[in-house]
Amino acid sequence: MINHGRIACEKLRSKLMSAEEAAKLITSGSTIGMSGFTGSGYPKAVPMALAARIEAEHKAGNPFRVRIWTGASTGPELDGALARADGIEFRLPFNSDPTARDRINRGEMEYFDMHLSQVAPMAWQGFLGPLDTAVIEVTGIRPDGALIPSSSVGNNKTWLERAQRVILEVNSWQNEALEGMHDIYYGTALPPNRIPIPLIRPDDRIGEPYFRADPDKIVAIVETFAPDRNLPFTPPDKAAYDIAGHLIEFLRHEVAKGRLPESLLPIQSGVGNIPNAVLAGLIDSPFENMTAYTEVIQDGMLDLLAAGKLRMASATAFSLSAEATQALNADMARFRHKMILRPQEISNHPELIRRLGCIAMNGLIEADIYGNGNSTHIMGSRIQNGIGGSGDFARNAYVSIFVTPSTAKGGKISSIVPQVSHVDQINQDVQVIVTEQGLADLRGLSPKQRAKVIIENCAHPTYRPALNDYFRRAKEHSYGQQSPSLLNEALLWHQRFVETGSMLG
Ligand code: 0RQ
Repeated sequence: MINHGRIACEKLRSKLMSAEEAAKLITSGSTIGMSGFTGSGYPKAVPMALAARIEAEHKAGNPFRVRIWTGASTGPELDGALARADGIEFRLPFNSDPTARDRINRGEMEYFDMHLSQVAPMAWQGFLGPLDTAVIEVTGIRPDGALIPSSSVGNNKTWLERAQRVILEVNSWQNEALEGMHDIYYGTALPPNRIPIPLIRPDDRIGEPYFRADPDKIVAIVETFAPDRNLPFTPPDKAAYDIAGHLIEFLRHEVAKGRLPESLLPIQSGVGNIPNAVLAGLIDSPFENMTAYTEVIQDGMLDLLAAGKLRMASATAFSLSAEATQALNADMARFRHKMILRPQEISNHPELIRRLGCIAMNGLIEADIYGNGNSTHIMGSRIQNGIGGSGDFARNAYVSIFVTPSTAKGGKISSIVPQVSHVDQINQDVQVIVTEQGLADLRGLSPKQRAKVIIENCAHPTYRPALNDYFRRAKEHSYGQQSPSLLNEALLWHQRFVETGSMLG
């Protein structure tokens, strides 16, 4: 039920209106900076009202589309509703909504998939164009007009500062105990005025718990009571647990060798069932007092916090299953002192990731025998989600680990291929690859040395002979011997899949 007491600033109460009235303030062709990161803290009522308005305009024969910037993925009420209404002309920086994905892959929507740490700085640099309206979900408004952030921070600070006008959704479904959990840093600048970011431990607080907002820019406030809705959650399968087992064994080995401390280094973990299995595996590991410096807090991290294995987690958002979302919301007071949510330019900042020495664990669609990775494109041309924060972490981590099952689509696709069909994780950023078959530690290895380890340790046995055969013939016939390849054959496996539905032919 809506709690009208969440708006404690008397002056701003006069801006209260319905979502439909607020949506009328948005014009066709405008650029909107929305809150939201991996299904958390996105506005729910105004985007739905805007989608309804767009549908009505389209029915009346009037063109109406908008440009949407966010933190990362949002929820069905935002990307889903607007994509269904064919209301999105341009989208950045990350999407996992299936309807929006289909439109992008059909060429009906422009999509700029980019490193998440770079969104705010690029908006400040100005070449993304002007930002007309910010639509931001908050938990409440304080008497002095400061905004209490919601379950994600994302790019909200930047949207609030850059937008010409601001629409707020005050969502009283979000737990009031979120107040005080956030750390909003106001010290960023453009070159040549940048100064070092004063964060040297994951639990350092360097900012303020609230967003500042110019009250004159706030044109509408909409009250809501609506849960965060994440995409359905697939529980980890056997392959995910096998991958987790190899990875935890590797971490133990690194500790034994003295290359990692016993509490490890701050963990970053992507989203999905494999990272959740890894986090679940860490509960039974010998590591204590761990920390996380990451972009999302997922189910597995909450379990680690509850078990006392993880001392604290710094992120920019929650990315939880429906059950964990409800559970956390009901028990926020228990967790709030162990979590800090920051702007994504800080949670994913290359300077900080390198300084802290994060252990990065992210997903791949496919890797090639030389360790180049593809996290974004199916068969080289269809976007799956986007690079998200994986590149921010992979490039700057202390150790950069990538995980993928060795096959996809019931074995018809090998995730280890002669050459990736699209590269977004270059081999220099890919230090360890783990599949359910095993782990390849590529640190210090040349391309040919890498190929041997990747084929031997990571490829599925069904595809191993063909990979060895390709590698042998490449060494015989390649133009050069640094990364031997057969140019007319390197992508044949993908072509075969496109033509026959299987890489096996
Ligand atoms: O497609 O649903 O049509 O069957 O790709 O694959 O196995 O469900 O894997 O959910 O772990 O996602 C890399 C996409 C893995 C993810 C990626 C098909 C497969 C399925 C999804 P279907 P799974 P996951 C934190 C960090 C980049 C962003 C990131 C990702 C679909 O990890 O988006 O890490 N990473 N951000 O069938 C063809 C292959 C395939 C394949 C899988 N080799 N060839 N199709 N698929 N492998 C979060 C943020 O930054 C916000």
